[in-house]
Amino acid sequence: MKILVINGPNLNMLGIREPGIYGTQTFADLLVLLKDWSEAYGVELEQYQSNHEGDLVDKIQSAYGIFDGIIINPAAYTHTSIAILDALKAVGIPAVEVHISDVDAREAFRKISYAGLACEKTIKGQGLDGYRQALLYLMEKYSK
Ligand code: CA2
Repeated sequence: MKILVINGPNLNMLGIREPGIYGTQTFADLLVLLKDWSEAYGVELEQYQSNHEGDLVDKIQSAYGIFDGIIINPAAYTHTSIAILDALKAVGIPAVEVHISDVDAREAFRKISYAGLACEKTIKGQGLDGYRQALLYLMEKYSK
C-alpha cells in the first residue's frame, strides 16, 4: 500500500512559533514520526511539503495511478483553494484531511474547508497523532 502525505504552506515552520496552537514538535519531528509509523505498519509512505498552491495541485495530480491513499493538511489553502479540491476530486484517490489544531475552535474562516469536500474523513485537534490516525483509517479501508 502506497500513501502520499501532503503538507501545505508554513507547516515547515512547525515548532518554531505558536506552540500553544501547534505544539512544540518541529516539522522534522513529524517526518521522523511518519517514517516510524510507516515502517511499524508496513506501509510505503512518501511525504511532500510545499508553500505553493500550484505545486500542491501538481503533486496531487502526479499521485494518480500510483498512490492508494492521500493524507493532506492543506494548511491555509484548506480555507481558500478550490484548485486543491478539484485536484483531489480529479484523481479520485481516497483522501483524509488532517489539521493539527482544532480548526472549529478558532476563527470563523477556519471552519470552512474546500479540500475536505473531497476527503472521506477529517481529523482535527489531535496534534501530530492525527497523521497516524489518518494512516490507520486508510490502511483499514485498503484491507477491505
Ligand atoms: O491546524 C492545522 O493543521 C492547520 O492546517 C494549520 C495551518 C492553518 O492555516 C490552518 O487553519 C489549520 C497553519 C500551518 C502552520 O502555521 C504555522 C504558523 C506559525 C508557526 C508554525 C506554523
